[in-house]
Amino acid sequence: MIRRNFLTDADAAQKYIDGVRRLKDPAQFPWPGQDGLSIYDSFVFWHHQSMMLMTPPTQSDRNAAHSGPSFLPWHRYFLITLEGLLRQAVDDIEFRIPYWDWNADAELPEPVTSPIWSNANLGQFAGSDWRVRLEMSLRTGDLRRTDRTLQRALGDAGRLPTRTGVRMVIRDQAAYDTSPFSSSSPGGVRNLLEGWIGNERIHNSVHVWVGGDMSLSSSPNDPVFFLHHCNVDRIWAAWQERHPDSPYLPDMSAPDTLQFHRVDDALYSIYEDTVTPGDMVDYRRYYEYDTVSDLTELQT
Ligand SMILES: [Cu+2]
Repeated sequence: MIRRNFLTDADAAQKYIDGVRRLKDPAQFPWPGQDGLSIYDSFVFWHHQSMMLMTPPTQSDRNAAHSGPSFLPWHRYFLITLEGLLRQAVDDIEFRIPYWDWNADAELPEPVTSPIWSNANLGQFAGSDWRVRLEMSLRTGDLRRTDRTLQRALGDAGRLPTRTGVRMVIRDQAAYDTSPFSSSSPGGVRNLLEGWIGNERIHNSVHVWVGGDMSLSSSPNDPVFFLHHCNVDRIWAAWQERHPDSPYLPDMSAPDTLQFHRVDDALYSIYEDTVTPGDMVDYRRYYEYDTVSDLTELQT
């Protein structure tokens, strides 16, 4: 039950590709009640809806899954949910989502030449047989039906974070999050890793670097979304290993304005489930990473 590196584990990579193609097929995995849409498309909707739910509604920064403490546990849960469906799709109870180690690609002279973008790997999803069916309208911000190919603009903007930068965040941030628990939080691993502050803008800059559909609230349309977030989750796991006594924050003494983000609040879901940030802390009940030592090694 190990999550492995997409580029060094051909079996995990191929199963991921096969699995998302099956989940994307409305004939094999229909989204009940949604004509012509698949279970995969429901993850696009779920992610978009989380970004539309401002928490609280009196501001426009923190939403139910971003710019706040639940960013990490919400996406951990989002991946665990897809992972369970992928296991069904590829009929392998041991399958776990692989991660994209973009720190390695950042060291290439031309990161766009990384084999992850070859047609045998993720390049194939920019072809005509992978259809984007739900997209965020740039004019209204709403989600709407469409039928088009996936868009990317690799390397046009942003940059891939360096391993040194990620290691420094893991080493230096002893707190999970800090007040005001938003994109304005001056420190804490969550805001550094999400990328609203700091030199590397870690998670955000990868979305920008891939570009196209990855820049929208409908970003799970690109299968690289889950490989990217798997690596973000691996960094959180490395931080947890490095700071075992640092708790998830905030706890339930925080005000109602932090609903969806406190440790025992239900994470936002389009399904009838009640998983909390606290439930997501011990990820080893679901999977382990093959390694985090590339992220926790001391600086020389
Ligand atoms: Cu997200």
